[in-house]
Amino acid sequence: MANKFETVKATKDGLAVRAELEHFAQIGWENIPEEDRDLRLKWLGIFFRPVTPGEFMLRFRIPHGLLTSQQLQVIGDIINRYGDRGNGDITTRQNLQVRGIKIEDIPDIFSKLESCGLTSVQSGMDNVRNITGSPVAGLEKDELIDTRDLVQGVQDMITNGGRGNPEFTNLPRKFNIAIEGSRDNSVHAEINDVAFVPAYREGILGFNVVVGGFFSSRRCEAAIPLDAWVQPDQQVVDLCRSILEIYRDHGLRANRQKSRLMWLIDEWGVAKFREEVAAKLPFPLLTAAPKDELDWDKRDHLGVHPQKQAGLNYVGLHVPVGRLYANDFFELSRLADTYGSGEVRLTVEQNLILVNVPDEKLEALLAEPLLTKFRVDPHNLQRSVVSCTGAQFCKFALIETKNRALAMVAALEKELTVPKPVRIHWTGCPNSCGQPQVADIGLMGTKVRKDGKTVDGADVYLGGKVGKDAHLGTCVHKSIPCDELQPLLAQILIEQFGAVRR
Ligand code: SRM
Ligand code: SF4
Repeated sequence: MANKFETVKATKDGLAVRAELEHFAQIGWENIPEEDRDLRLKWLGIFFRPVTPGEFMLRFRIPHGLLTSQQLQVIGDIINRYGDRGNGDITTRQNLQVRGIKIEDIPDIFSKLESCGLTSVQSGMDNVRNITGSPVAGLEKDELIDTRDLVQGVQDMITNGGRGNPEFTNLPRKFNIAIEGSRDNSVHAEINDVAFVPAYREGILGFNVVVGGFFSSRRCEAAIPLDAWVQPDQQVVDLCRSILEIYRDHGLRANRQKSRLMWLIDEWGVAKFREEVAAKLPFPLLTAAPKDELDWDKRDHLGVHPQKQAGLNYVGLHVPVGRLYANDFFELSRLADTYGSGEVRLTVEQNLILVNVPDEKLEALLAEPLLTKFRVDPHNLQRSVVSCTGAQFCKFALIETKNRALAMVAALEKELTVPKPVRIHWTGCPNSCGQPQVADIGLMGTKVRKDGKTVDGADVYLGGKVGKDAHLGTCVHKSIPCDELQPLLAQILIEQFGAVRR
């Protein structure tokens, strides 16, 4: 028997609600049919939030995390109308979500987004999520492949140039794609359903392909090699199309806990999966190159870095747990125009980068008041903290995360001197949006019994390695009450990360 979500999709395509937006705006959120409101609107990136009913979340697609100052201004304007209720988050997929959104404003918001080249189409539910790439593409002399056009090409194929594409609106489940062009695996290739990583085959630079990586509450897997190599051109787009078609037509749909791509690969075996994918391609699929070129540790891109363009720099700003307010968007837009080329990049660490800043403008940029909030040189724990949305807005959350994450690093920094950055990732439930499995220290929210009461707690993950030779961390301490976490984390930081007590 088909599960509820399959029935919803079969009854009416998610994108169909676009034609009803004006109507929804008129009747108000309480009167929108439940399936449309809670599910189908997510095909347009509009998320009903049971935690803040009537105040929707809007999830954009920001391919490669590339934004313009004009887009920042428009996003700032959108949330500014909601006063204190409006805010935005940089996500762990190099993307942006904004909150406080009223359904009656959606038609106007969508026309403003369109006018500045932004879309939120197909960003939720059973669609392909934001496609990630190196946040410093095109800026570094050691870069292997500038992936910006490829990422945009794949997004355009999937979304029909942002207009929406019913070919890919009924996948068995969500789907993640990453295209890495640098040496440091900035995208976490291993946790995507499909990822392209740079590799030389017989002296020609292209991509090896890995498939099936994913996290879910039931199972977490690193991606495995497809034994395939493609050229850094239309072949990437064609391969994504072929894999998506295979997934759409053959992916498992009965049980949503067993629907991600890896479950199909398990059932078929990777050899058959490869064969089926190759059969759909307009070119012969070559076997993988013997090794990939991911040979650097991952960087966080914070601070000032010279670009390959002489006299220009990129400047990475730390945005605590990715949270931005309207004024931040306006200020960032102004800084990008005043000091750079009007372009801003987002990172999967929920931070941002101003680019093309000339040497002679650096001093004035670094003296800007916004940089006391979004620092270029935060302390070693603060600089690497990542957090999912958590209980403030997410109904799945078992604990509050973002504020707790900031409070915890502040407390630990008071107690300890930490000699190097330690990546601490918080996630509010086993869905793992905050990716605790890739962290040095990962914290996954749970509920714990303590003194006869149910209290907030966390499972502690250790051993995640990112960059070259990436591998997933594992749970080593289960069900620690949150009020007992600080001493445990201090002990881990001292024993495993060289921290010393102040
Ligand atoms: Fe996620 C569902 C937030 C990255 C695995 N995720 C959700 C929902 C939509 C649940 C909901 O409706 O409330 C969350 C929205 C809360 C809110 O109001 O913000 C949510 N996920 C996020 C974000 C915003 C976390 C963040 O603070 O950065 C990230 C948005 C990315 C984006 O821009 O599209 C986000 N989610 C991830 C990642 C990380 C990644 O992609 O690298 C994962 C694990 C990787 C993966 O998917 O394989 C992830 N999210 C999930 C899952 C588990 C998927 C599964 O196969 O079971 C769910 C639940 C689901 O889909 O049923 C989920
Ligand atoms: Fe919500 Fe859980 Fe994802 Fe955090 S990990 S955003 S709590 S679904």
